[in-house]
Amino acid sequence: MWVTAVGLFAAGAGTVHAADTPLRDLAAAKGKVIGTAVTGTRLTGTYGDLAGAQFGSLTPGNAMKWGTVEPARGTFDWTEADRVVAFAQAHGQQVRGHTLVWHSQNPSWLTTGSWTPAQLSGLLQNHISTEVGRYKGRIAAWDVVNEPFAEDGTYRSTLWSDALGPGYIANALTWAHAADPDAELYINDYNVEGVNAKSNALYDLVRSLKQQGVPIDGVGLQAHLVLGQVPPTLRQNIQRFADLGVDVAITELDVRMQLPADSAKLAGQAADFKSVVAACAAVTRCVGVTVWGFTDADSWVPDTFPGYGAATPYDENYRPKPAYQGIAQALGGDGGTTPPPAGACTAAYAVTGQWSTGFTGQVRISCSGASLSSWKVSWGYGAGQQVTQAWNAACTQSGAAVSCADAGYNGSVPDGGSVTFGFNASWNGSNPVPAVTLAGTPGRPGG
Ligand code: 9MR
Repeated sequence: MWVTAVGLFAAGAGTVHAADTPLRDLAAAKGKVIGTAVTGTRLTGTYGDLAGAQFGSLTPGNAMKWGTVEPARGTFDWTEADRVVAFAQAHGQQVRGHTLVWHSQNPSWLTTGSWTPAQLSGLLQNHISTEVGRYKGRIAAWDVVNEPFAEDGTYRSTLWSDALGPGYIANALTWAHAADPDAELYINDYNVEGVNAKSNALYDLVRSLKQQGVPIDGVGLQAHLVLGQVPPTLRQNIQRFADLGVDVAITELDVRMQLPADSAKLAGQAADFKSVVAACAAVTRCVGVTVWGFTDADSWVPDTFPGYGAATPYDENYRPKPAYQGIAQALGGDGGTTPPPAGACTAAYAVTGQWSTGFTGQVRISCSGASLSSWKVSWGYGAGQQVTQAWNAACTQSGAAVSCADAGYNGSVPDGGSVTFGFNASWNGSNPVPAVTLAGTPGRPGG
């Protein structure tokens, strides 16, 4: 007997056809901008093609930070920043400048130097004038001040606030405005997406800056989110900032999940991306959404949160994930048709031998156009079957639920290859073939 049931590994199962409307056009039709953070050195090949075709705005992920542009005092390196700006101009895209005043990624000459408050203030003014001036007329919006608040809504203790007090924020905005009067000037922070102590503090600051006539044009809600945790008050929060008379942008959206990804998690992630984009689309003064990297091959998440990842709308092989469709749907598109997949891994369950009380089964995991670095196959038995022994996999059974993970030495399934494992089980009465589910970690491109 050789009967199979096929489980589809859903990561990367979506395909986008040439006829699908790019996200940037869907967004434009709604008066919004969809953007992505990019790494300037990668803007060629498929990465460049997608960044240019799908997005209407680029944010340099690191290239405009002080530590990058002035690694030694008075020595500047604009190479990557210039490249992002030139790419954006060539592709009719906006640029969000990121970021001028932050506590992180500053040059060591700055952070290890000992400065009087007046000297520090002078250095900051000079930095802002130099960088904003260099790109004058070419930057739509600047994240002037990044992450000024602590979680409890007090000012974060930083190089800037410790030496200069919170007044550095108004000064930075004023200096940036002087250097490029047409750029929209933002304060940007994380964990301020919902109504909470931190967003209340940001709200009070923006209201007070507006009252004082300080040039503040917008608020950036970063939105580094965890799967299933879109704050229910997101839209209300966007609206209250808009009601202060400033623009709002979602500036760094990603939705991380515990690895391995599976089809249920990816579907949940699609719903999360959709609800964030829809919340922005629903508020007139929400100008748009930027994702913090569009591909899982270029995301900060796995390095910072070990065991977490898959946080962006495209997989590591640049195939759109369900999250891509979630974004498209929130912008009024359909995100293209789903399977048949361009490349996928599948698991096939087979009964290879059977006797009066027991049987032998085999599961084959095959990949075509994709690869895996680890895998887990699960299924539910419908007729009381019980696994008694397994080889080439670590199997556990709890009630009807069976879960078999790779044995370590056989976690990797190459593109065009397959891996099998086997087991013995008992049966009684009938032995129907179950539906199997395959989960796994995608392998490296070409792996
Ligand atoms: O994406 C950036 C990553 O490559 C850097 O290693 C990291 C260093 O802190 O900064 C990342 O971007 C951050 C952004 O500038 C501000 N908000 C949080 C982002 C993720 O850390």
